Amino acid sequence: MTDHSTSRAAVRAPALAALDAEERLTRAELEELQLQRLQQTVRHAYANVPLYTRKFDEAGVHPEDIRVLADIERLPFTTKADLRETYPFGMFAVPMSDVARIHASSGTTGRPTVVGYTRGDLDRWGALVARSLRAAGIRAGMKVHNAYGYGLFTGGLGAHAGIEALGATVIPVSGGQTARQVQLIRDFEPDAILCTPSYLLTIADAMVAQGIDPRSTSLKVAVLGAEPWTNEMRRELEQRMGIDALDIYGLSEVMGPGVGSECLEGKDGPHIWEDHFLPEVIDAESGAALPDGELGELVFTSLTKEAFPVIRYRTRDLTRLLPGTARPAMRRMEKVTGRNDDMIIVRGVNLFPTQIEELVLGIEQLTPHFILELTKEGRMDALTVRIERHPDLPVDTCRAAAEVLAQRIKVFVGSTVAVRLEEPGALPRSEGKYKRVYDLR
Ligand code: DLL
Repeated sequence: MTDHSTSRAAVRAPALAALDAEERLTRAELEELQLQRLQQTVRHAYANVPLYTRKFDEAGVHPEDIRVLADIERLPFTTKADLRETYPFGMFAVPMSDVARIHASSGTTGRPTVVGYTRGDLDRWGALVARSLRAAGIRAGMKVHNAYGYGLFTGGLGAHAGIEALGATVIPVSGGQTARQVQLIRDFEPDAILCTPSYLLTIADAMVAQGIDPRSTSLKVAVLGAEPWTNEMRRELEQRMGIDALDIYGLSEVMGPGVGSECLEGKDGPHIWEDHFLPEVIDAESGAALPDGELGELVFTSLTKEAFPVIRYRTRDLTRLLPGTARPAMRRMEKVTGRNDDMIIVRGVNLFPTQIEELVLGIEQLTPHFILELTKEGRMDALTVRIERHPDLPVDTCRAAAEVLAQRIKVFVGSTVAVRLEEPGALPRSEGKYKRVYDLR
C-alpha cells in the first residue's frame, strides 16, 4: 500500500499551541466579549433592518435595554417566516454594495431563504471553519477533499474558504459523481474529507463496489455535518473507513458550516464558537428559556455579523447545551436529535429518524441503508422502515434481524412499525443531505 506522508498520530498531535486566542478565554472574559458584541449587534440590527426596528418597538424593547447577557430574553425571536416575509434582501443590514456574497437555502417548502455576507463576514466565516477543522485535527499542509456541494448551499464554498484559511490544500470536488470521488481519493491521497455523513457512506460503498478496501485509503479524518447523525453512525463510519469522524454544525441563516464543531480530543458534541454566536435553548411550545442540560429548540444570536445579523433565530433544531470540555469556556451542544419539522408522529408517538438510525446500527446483521415511509391504513397512520438486507448474509438471518429491529423500535420508541427488507442497492443513495422520510399519506 502507499506510504501516506501524514500518519493518524500526527493528526492527533496536541493542538493547544494552535488555538485562537478566543478559544483560550476564561468564561468570564468570554461573557464580557459576548455582551459587548451583543450590544453592538442589537444596535446594528435595530438601526438598519426595518423588521427588527418594528419587532423591537412592538415588544417595547430598545437596544439600550441590553445591559447584561440575560437581557437577551427581552428581545423577540426571529423565525424562518420573518426571513420569508422579507425575501429576498429585506434582512440585509448593509447596502448591497457592501455585500460580497449571497447564499440561499433550498427550502423544501415555499421561497428559499437568502443570506448575505460582507467581505469581513466572509473572513470571519473562513476563520471559524478553519478553527473547526483544526479542532478535528486537520493542519496546514494536509490535503482536504471537499465533497460538500458548491453553489448557493453554504456547505461547499463555506468549507472551501475554511480549508484555505487554515493553510491546507483544498481539493474542490463538490458533491455527486461518486465513482469520480473514489478515483480522486485514490489518486490525490487526501488526508481528510468533508461531506455529509450519509454521503460518506455512499462513497465507502462505492469503494467496496470497485474492490477497494475503504480502510486502505489515505483518509484519516472526516468532518461531517449538514444533517443529523448519531454516535452509532460515527462508529460505523470510523470502523469501515479507519478514520476519525467529527461533527460540524451550522445553518445558512446563522452563517453556514462552522457555527460549532467537535474536537478530536473529546468527540463529545460540537463546541459552539460562542465568541461569534450566543446560543440559547428554549421550550419549543412556550418559548421559555431552558437551563443548560435540558432538551429543547436551539436559538442563536449572531455577535459579529455585519450583512445579516440574526437576533434570537429559532433554528428548529432540537438539542441541549452542555458544559465545555476541550475548550472549557465554550459550551457544547449535544448531537442534534433532529429538526422539529422532521419529527414523525405515528399514532400519538413522536419519533425522530435518528432514533431509528441508532437502533438499526445497533444490530450487526443490518445495513445502514434505510428509509422511513408514512402511509395511511384506513384512518390510522402507519410507519414502514424499508431497509436493505446485508449482501453477505443469508436472507433468513437478515429477516430475523429485521424482526429484532421492529421489536426494539416498539420497546425503545414505543411505535409499532413494519420493517420491510429490500435487496442490496434497492434504496436511493445519498449525494448530500439524505432524504430519509417519505410521507405518502
Ligand atoms: O447545512 C450548513 C452546513 C454545511 C453545516 C456543511 C455543516 C456542514 P443549511 O442547508 O441551512 O446549512 O441547513 C441547516 O441542517 O438547521 C440542521 O437541521 C442541519 N444540520 C446542519 N449541520 C448539522 C449537524 C447547512 N452537524 C440545517 N448535525 C440545520 C445535525 C445538522 N444537523
